[in-house]
Amino acid sequence: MDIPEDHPRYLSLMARELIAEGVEKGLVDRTGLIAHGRGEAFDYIIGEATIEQALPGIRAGAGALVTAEHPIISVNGNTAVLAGRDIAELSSAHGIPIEVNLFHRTEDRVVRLVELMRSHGAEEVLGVDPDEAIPGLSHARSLCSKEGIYSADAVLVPLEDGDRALALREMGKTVIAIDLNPLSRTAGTAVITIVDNVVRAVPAIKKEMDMMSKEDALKVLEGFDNEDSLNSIIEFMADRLRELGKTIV
Ligand code: PTJ
Repeated sequence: MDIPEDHPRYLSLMARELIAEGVEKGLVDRTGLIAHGRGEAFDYIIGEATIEQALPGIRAGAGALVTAEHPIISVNGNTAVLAGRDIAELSSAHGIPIEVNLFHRTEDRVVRLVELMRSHGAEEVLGVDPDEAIPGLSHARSLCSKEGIYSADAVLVPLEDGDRALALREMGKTVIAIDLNPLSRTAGTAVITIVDNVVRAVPAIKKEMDMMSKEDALKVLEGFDNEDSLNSIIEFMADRLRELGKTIV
């Protein structure tokens, strides 16, 4: 669809197009449309911009990746079509492998998504031929790669399902979630939750990492509390809704 660049909701409409096109191309699961709509609603509430209250989470996420011995970036359908290029850049700049890991897993979609990430320049992309399973999860959503997610100490998981976030945490991993919904099970389960659109969060994490020493990272992590961070974001949302409500005539 041709969306005029001067449309006030250009970026949002383009993202919708990417997700819809992703379904047609066999990259995004059809339920990804619903997940995207939920994300849009929360993005609307925060003003479709990275809010100040999200910065501690972004810095802590960067810090956790900087200090990890074996970090990994988990990529699903929605993430790959919305932020694939930025994820490939983050991965290459900081030597963090990527694993295509799907909730609604089909081997065909894994292969397509691995190819998409490679086309964006990503060098190490795991996910095909999984040889391990995340304990405690039934069905194919548990499948993962031994040298990737299974053995990683820190996992960046954009748009994750709450159950899997919990299973990863129970494996002792530092789970860094990107989720626009601060009330989701994933947001409450992760060690670090970044409440921002994946499209903005990934470049923001990279920018922080580019400038962060291990020493700085440890300080950032020491001062971070996920519950405090989520509460300040929920407060921001409540205040903004009240303000927006006043403009209704
Ligand atoms: O490709 P697959 O098979 O792995 O499936 C991916 C989806 C996203 C369909 C699957 O993981 C899923 O169903 O996720 P949920 O449980 O709907 O959770 C998605 C969460 O991501 C929700 O809390 C949304 O608010 C949030 N979200 C949606 N779009 C974005 C987002 N968060 C950040 N950036 C977004 N663009």
